[in-house]
Amino acid sequence: MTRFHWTCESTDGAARAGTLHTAHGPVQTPTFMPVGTVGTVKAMTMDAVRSTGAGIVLGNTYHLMLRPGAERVRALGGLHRFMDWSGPILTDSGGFQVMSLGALRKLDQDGVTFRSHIDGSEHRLTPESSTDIQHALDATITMCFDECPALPAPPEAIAASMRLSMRWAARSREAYVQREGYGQFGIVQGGTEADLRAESVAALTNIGFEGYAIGGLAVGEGQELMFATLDTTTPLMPQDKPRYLMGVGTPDDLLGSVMRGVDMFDCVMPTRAGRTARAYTERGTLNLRNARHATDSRPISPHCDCLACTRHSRAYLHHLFRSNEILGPMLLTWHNLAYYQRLMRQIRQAIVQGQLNTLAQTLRAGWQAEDW
Ligand code: PRF
Ligand code: ZN
Repeated sequence: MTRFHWTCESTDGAARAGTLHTAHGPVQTPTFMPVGTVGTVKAMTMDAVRSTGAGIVLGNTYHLMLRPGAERVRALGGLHRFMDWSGPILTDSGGFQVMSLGALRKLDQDGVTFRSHIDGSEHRLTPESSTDIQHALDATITMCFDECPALPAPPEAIAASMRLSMRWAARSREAYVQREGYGQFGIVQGGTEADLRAESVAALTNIGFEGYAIGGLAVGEGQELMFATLDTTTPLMPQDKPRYLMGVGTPDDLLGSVMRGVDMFDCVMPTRAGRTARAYTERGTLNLRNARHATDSRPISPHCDCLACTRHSRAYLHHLFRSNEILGPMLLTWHNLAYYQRLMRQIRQAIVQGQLNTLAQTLRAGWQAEDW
């Protein structure tokens, strides 16, 4: 069996290229994790997700506990078997989703009581129950139960929320059952305050986790403040453990965050954008509903090996979206995930070759440039 650990192969500035070793196979980092909230990467088969080069996917405690229920997933052989993904799965702990879904909720020192967005029924999550549910799902990587405050907020409120999350992290660790090849990540909170982030890193490293996430960012503070927060936070984090920036981001966010020492990301952007006709490319984004694509026989991107780009024209995708055909979201989600995975491979290769600054200049110039 494989021990859960991360090995660093190369660095370039603060950026790291490495491999995450898990019970469900290795993952090369930096890595982007497609979001499979309810046990499906929306509009994709798992073979299609694999074909883009994805090595690890994300699932959500909140959604899966409500439907179909964690015990049912356990009885059916765990989330890997249930959704046909044999690679590693990371599950988010639920607190963030309870908050961001705006579900009627009541937070106390022990946990959160909330109403289901599906049928209004009352449920409760605590550090212990969230950890138990993630065990039942058979998550390769279990996340601590935390609170993510909306920004901006007064420093006292950010501090109190971060300290609550740190007490919950200790309880999440207590409830966690160690298994060979599995891991649990702590989540650094503290808003954009450097001293609070430092206190949070110290509290988590004192408990000790297999990896460390950075939460509480990309919640409206803007890229400049997010990067400034990473600049002061990642240098304090353990060198020999994976670092995961939660819920980020655009291609430019990923590049800038890797350059500040982040190894793992997840975001709904490529999948959600794909369902709303937006394509990510080396030359920025395109909206396939736009009339200018109606007679365009070219692929979305000449550099993409996805099914949409190798077999179909922009005009066909335009037609599918205008006709509200289900194949439109399928093909464009595929394309966007292929773009994100290709971007991460390029970034990783540049780190290994010591060429990340050069690649960054090329990528940024491309994102600014006119469409082909
Ligand atoms: N905590 C958890 N999940 C998250 C976040 C967080 O702070 C974020 C913030 N961008 C996204 N997903 N548990
Ligand atoms: Zn493509």
